[in-house]
Amino acid sequence: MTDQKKNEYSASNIQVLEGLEAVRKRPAMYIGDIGVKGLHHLVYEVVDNSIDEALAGYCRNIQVFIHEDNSISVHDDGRGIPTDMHIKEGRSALEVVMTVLHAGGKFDKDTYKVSGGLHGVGVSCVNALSSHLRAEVHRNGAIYEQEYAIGKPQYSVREIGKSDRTGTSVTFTPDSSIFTTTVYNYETLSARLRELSYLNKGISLTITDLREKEEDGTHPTETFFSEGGLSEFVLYLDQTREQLLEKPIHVEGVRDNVAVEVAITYNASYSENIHSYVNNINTIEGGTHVAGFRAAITRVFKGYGDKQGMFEKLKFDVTGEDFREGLTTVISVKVPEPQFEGQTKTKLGNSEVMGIVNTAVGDAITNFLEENPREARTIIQKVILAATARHAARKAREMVQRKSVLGSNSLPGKLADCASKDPEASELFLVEGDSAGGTAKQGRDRHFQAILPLRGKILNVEKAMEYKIYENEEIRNMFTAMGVKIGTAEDDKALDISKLRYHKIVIMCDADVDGSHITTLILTFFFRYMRALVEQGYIYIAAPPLYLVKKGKEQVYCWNDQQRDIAIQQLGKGREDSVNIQRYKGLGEMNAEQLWDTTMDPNTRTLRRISIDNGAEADHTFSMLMGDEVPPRREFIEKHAKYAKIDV
Ligand code: 0RA
Repeated sequence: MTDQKKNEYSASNIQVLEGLEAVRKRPAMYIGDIGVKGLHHLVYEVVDNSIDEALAGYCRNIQVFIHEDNSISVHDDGRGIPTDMHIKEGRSALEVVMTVLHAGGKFDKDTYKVSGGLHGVGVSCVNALSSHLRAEVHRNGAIYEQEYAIGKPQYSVREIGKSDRTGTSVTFTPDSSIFTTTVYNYETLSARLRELSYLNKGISLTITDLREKEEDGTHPTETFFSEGGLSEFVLYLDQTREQLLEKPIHVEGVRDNVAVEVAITYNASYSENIHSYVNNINTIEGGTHVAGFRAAITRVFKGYGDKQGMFEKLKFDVTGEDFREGLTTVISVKVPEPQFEGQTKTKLGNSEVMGIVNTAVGDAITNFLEENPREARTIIQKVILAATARHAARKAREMVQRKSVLGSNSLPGKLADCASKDPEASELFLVEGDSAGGTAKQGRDRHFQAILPLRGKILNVEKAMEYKIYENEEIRNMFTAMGVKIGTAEDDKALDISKLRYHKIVIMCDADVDGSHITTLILTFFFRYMRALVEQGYIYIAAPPLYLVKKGKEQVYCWNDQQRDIAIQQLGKGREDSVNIQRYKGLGEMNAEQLWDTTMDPNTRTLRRISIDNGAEADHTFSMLMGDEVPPRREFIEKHAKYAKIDV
């Protein structure tokens, strides 16, 4: 780097905007929420700054440590945050970066900055929400440090030793008076680091959990490093799906300051999996980059199939979605000034990006088809199959919908509906089995709780073609009861949520292996065909108790072994044999009153709301759990076995 370029980054470049008081007063405005999401967001915020340093070309290694007390350290080997005096502010640049909102240091619009994205408010925000934070900088042959309490510096930046390297370390303790939980989830953080490694190839990201110890005394640790970037990402996502291409189609380029990277692969499944990112942020609502991608796929493949005369014999049109069946793709664009729109502000609005992605992807696929005629045929043949199946699916769907319109009562006969017609107040319980369904019907509050019993295992949609799901009675009952249609919008499986009849959809299954399996099958259906319901927080899992501990007239319900042991202590004064312990294996073992008291009464029950932390990771997990390959599934179950109790 030239001296002149170095000077451009002098401390005075750092803009000063506003204080941190506002952040502590309204934290959710800055980091989304003060729950588990916001808590993890703090880590991403700090890591993003190091990623920026890496994207600028100065940092290769980023390490994250979860300490025993749930404080977090992020180390990088970048240039180190400048520590010299900030001329306007009269204090160290490090202090300004750490204490002034929006002070990042790079305001050059020609450089991409992934920090400052969605909630990206800078590391100062993390500082404001931390009871303690320590920054350590290695720079100019020295080590500097500064500590803060709820964002306030405890002393001026000071030199504490010599160093022969450069880099920044930030260690922070989230403020427990702000966050509803301060316990970090290793899996959540590691999934995000894995994702970041694919999105930013060439950077090594390591996570170590100092709270846990393996049998050999070491701490759980993983290092993520991707050389192939998005091509490796799509292969990871498709790990358990049969590949149709020898290797993914990889698109990479920069135009008008917008960097585009796309990897595309086809697999033998029937679902479309598009994961899109803008400046490393998962744009779950899509946007112009996704629209540009889709337009390119349809345009180029359709043109190719037409030219080859492959669609001539078809009696119906081939549409956009036919070209995307079995397609797994990751689209990543880096845009200097992204405009985020949509309900969750995760939809890219910049119109110029559409054409840029359309052209880049179109050119790359055109070349691919010319150079790989054999694979081109495979894809077009799959497209024809998809179009044929879609045609069949439409017929099946129309049958179902016509039937439900013709019937005097279009709701399924098995549904015990609630009296309320207000979706916001209404709940639908999806109950495993007719007998538990009967108990739930007796136990419920019929004013606002509806019951739909499901018989046996529902269809595994991960392995079924779309038209199959319309033939499946249990699935049909679910969506007709909910009032929403699936797969009706031609190009986008958009759900009309305004028609949703219940704003709480509660899966209630037995607390055994079969129950967990059925829960997973239902979740797979929602994830693949009604994802918006999951994303918008309408899907819940009921938590029936595992034990009833009784002595005389006293009784305590318990949801885990620890609670059971405490109850035995309290009721039996330590003597287990004067106490009666009932293990509930199925919902059917409870009577209506017990089911209401423990599992359905809004005043006492626990519902677990399902959310998608990481769409790519969820995709990988569902395809692995519900797909054909056994070894990865066994590995997953073994790894998570400590969370699941084995029934005997
Ligand atoms: C401003 C200017 C320079 C580096 C950084 C910020 C920087 C920030 C962070 C945050 C985490 N890690 C970081 N590493 C670097 C450039 C300073 C120079 O000219 O050497």
